[in-house]
Amino acid sequence: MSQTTENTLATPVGITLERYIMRKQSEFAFATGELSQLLRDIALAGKIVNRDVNRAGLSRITGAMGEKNVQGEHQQKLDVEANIRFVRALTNGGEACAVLSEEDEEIIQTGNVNGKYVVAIDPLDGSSNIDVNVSIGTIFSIYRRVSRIGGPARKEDFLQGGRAQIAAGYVLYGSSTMLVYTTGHGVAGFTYENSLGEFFLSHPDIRIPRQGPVFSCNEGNWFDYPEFVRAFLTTCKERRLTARYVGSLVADYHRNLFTGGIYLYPPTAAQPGGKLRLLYECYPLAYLIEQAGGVAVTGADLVLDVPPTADLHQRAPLFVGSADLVEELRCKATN
Ligand code: P6P
Repeated sequence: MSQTTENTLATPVGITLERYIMRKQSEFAFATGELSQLLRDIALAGKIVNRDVNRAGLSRITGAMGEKNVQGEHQQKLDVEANIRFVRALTNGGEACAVLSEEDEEIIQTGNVNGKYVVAIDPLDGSSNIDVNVSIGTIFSIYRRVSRIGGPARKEDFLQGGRAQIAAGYVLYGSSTMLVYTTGHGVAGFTYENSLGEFFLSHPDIRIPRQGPVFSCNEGNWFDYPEFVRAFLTTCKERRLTARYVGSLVADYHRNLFTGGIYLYPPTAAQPGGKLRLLYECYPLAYLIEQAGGVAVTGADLVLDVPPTADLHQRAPLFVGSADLVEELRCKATN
């Protein structure tokens, strides 16, 4: 039978995440498989959260818990549910000795004292959009621990700085569910095939255009924005760029990654230090965008060069996306 006939009769399903991870692992001489297992654990939790998000309206897990998280924000039921899923998957997977989550004030010891990695995570970002069926996402950041293997993880494991990350990515629960991540060798995207319960490689080498037609911010905060931000946005409008703002970071970020553009969350009166968290939102998305050829700054400084404080839930302004657009804003922040 010819290859054409064979492919026509049985279209290849493509490369699964599992197979991709194994192939990439073989490219790293000293890879011992723990990071591969960690990525599998994250993908498993992403599949479970995907199922729960997709049926939220039917399973009475929409709406608020009636409690606030460490950020003082109203926890949605799915925030709590997603947090449980990821912490459980990382605990059972055995490779992560601790997890830092937006939903918990302190680091979570998994009991895997011989685990070599720690994971900082926003289990479900944009969860206020769940009840109105808008795309939401999980954001994760992975470090090798610096604390002694065999003992408990320490706060310092999470305070190594953005450039110490060894992997980062997100799961987007959107019109399709995608896992997008980097281990420092470019950015790959995987699309979830529900009928097979697998992520398949759909975007082997994602690169963000240097320029782009989109700016994404909540202009309701216009009068709070620093002057350099207003000056930049004015030039965007003068050039007739398109305003696109979902109000869900992962959705806006992912769209701009493909179309080109810039996402802005500047300081505001309510959040003078910025709204987004450095360790499990800004750092991982900055690492990933740099791997895709883009740039992420807090204003004048590159996000990955901003040193962490002792505050695990430290916030920072975020301007991220196409290199030319972000550098244009950065120049205005610097002058
Ligand atoms: P605002 C969601 O709460 C989030 O953290 C991001 O996902 C989103 O981009 C931003 O905040 C929206 O904030 O103040 O514009 O509603």
